Amino acid sequence: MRKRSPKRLVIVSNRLPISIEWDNGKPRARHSSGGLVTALGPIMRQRGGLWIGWPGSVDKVDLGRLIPASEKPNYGLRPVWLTSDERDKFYLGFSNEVIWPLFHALQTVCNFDPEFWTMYRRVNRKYAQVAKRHAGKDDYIWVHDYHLILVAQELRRTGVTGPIGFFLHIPFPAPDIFVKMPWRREILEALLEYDILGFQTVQHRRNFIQCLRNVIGDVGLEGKGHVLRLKVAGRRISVGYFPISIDYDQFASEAGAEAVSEMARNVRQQLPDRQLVLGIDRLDYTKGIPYKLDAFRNALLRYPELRERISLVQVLVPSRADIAPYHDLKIEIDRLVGAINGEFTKSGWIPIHYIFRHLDRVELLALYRAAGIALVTPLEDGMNLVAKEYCVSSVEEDSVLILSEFAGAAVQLQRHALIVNPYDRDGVADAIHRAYHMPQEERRQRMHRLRRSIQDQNIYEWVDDFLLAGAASAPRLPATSKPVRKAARR
Ligand code: GDG
Repeated sequence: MRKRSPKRLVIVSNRLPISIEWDNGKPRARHSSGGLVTALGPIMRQRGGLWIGWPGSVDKVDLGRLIPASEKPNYGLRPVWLTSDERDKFYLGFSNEVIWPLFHALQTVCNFDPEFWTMYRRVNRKYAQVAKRHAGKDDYIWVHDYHLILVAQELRRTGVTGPIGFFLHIPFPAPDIFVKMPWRREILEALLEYDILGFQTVQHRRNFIQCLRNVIGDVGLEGKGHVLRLKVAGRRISVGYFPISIDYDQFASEAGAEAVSEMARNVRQQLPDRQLVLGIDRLDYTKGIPYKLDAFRNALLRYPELRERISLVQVLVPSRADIAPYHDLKIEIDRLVGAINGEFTKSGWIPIHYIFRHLDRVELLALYRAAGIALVTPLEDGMNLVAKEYCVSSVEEDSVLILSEFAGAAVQLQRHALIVNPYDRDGVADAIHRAYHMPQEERRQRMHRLRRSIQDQNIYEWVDDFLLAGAASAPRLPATSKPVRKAARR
């Protein structure tokens, strides 16, 4: 009997892993950054397939020509082109002024403009049309994240019956928050058109099921463990939690490379005789940056011996500058950094080194290596890959992770990180103090265990786990896993 070829993976996400930037009227292709691309990039490089998304420009260009041959991915790229109106109302509007704040439990930031919803539906249809055009009957379509909740529903409308999976990278909120959404029923009904829904944590899945009960009606659940079968409104789908991860081997080896080690040494030489506390955050109100700055100031007040002994290196990556709350947040952060530096700076010591730009990969890894403490304190976060990357990059296993209890990553890392409530300025200050004084042996033990835990649940396990869970609907998808040498670990 002839074997059927394995299914091809088709990823549909808001952005492609390649972005177009305009420099003096000339387009340039660069790698996109962000958690989704960090996580899915290695998967696609390893198994091939097709990636559908927006390249970030409202002017069309020939992507194929723009990407240098040496940088061409070994998987296909299919752009979805958005107009400026679509970008404004779908991407900046509904995605980032409605779903993003609401799902991060910040409903007061939401702008529930009905025009945004109309455009969200229209643009989801557009993504679905591109997917329908380019995905074969036997392909497995895997839709990602909050921008594209309606894609399966749109595909079903055009007659697509094959399996479609969805993974939500951000939190799913509790019912009392979710019900503020004027289109709550439509959103839930659209999610039920997928065959499998993946969340980052068990809490996010619990919230989703509770929202179904409150808004749609009776929910039947079968099974136990991280994937359940759910029956609601005549639909049967799988719902699971799949904490996302990173490519451990790739991060560890890149972080240990000579160029990174040298840059890390330079950073330490330029800021000698002190411990560096690192913050790397996209400019976003969910990341809790003003609270972090306030807690850092509090640490300098509560523990004066830390003055001249620690410096915070706060990297702020520009993001969504066209949305008012982001613009206001940037002004607030600038002001706070200026005020703290003005208050404490002494000859030879600046408390906060502030970088407002996108770092290249070597710079990013060098900062991970150079900093003895990371301060990752989001107010709410689906997972937070910076926390995992920091640990894996700590090849000497001598650093300390301070992590918010409201990051999805805390579920996995809580035993060996210092867990804090980002709203508790005394608690965060105490954690900074404790990290600073933590003996080498305790640092080593904690970091060793953090790294092993991330190695055990790397990104290849994550994708296999998701695809296996959807196996009933996608029986011929091959596994991705790189061999994991569990026995070799201590
Ligand atoms: C969403 C969810 C979830 C950051 N600055 C630079 C840079 N980065 C890279 C980091 C990391 C990624 O961006 C950020 O990932 P996060 O996970 O922290 O956050 P989101 O982008 O908001 O991602 C999140 C994630 O999806 C995955 O499911 O964890 O909760 O919100 O990889 O390294 N990379 C470079 N320069 C920078 O300046 N090169």
